[in-house]
Amino acid sequence: MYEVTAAERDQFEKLGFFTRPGQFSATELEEIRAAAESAHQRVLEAAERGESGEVDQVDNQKYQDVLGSTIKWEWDDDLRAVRSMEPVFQLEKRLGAVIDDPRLWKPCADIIGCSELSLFSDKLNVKRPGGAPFPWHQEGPYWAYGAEDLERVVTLILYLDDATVDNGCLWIIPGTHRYGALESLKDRGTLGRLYTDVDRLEEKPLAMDLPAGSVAYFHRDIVHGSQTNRTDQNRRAYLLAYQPSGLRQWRNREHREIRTDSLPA
Ligand SMILES: O=C(O)CCC(=O)C(=O)O
Repeated sequence: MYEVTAAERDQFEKLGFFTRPGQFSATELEEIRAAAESAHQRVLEAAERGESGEVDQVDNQKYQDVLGSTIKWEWDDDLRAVRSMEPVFQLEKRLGAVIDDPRLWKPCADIIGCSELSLFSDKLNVKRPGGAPFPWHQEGPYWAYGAEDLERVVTLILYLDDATVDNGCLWIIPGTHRYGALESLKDRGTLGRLYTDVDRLEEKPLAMDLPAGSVAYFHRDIVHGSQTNRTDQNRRAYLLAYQPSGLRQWRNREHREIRTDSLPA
């Protein structure tokens, strides 16, 4: 069940991604969004009480460790909101169940060619109204600083809200995974080294504007990014990356095996 089809595999190889709309029901999405909001609230309260690490400022981005999660704050100080949290499943049981959901891990297992998996990363992107853009980048060069088997990491985005061009859906540049690590931006501070210089690319960007509950599976080297949320609604997404069994997570170096016995017969 949930196997990758020949057409999906072909598209993944040629273009670096494939999508599956409507994978999660409205009820499931309500539960997952509630878990995401609860994790967000716990993080805010812990930070308010000072139960957090030092703020690490890199260029205009602020990072802080709170409750075992690396928090990236929105860079606008008036918007006291979390932009992303990674890892986050340790804060909410329901998020752990999402990680073990075969609708998410099985297609990745097929692409990797490995039946037993472990978690590489889980990240909640909480894009509030006004939430900031994410410049063009590839995950591969960034993850290279910690992955134990980078070649066999497959990633996905699960939209928790409808994602549109206006609310800052993910954009990808199809086919760019074939180039491996591309040139990064020059003279753009420390983080510029993680952002891709797209000026010389001929491929055209494609908006991943999909309804809530849809999943886009993509290659670690595909160039992707997103724009500001220009609406008054949230655009939340859960990003997961899987790797073969027995390897450590990216951020905290801990093991989290995937419960592959959850696959229905
Ligand atoms: O969720 C987004 O807007 C961008 C996500 C992304 O590219 C990332 O977190 O690596």
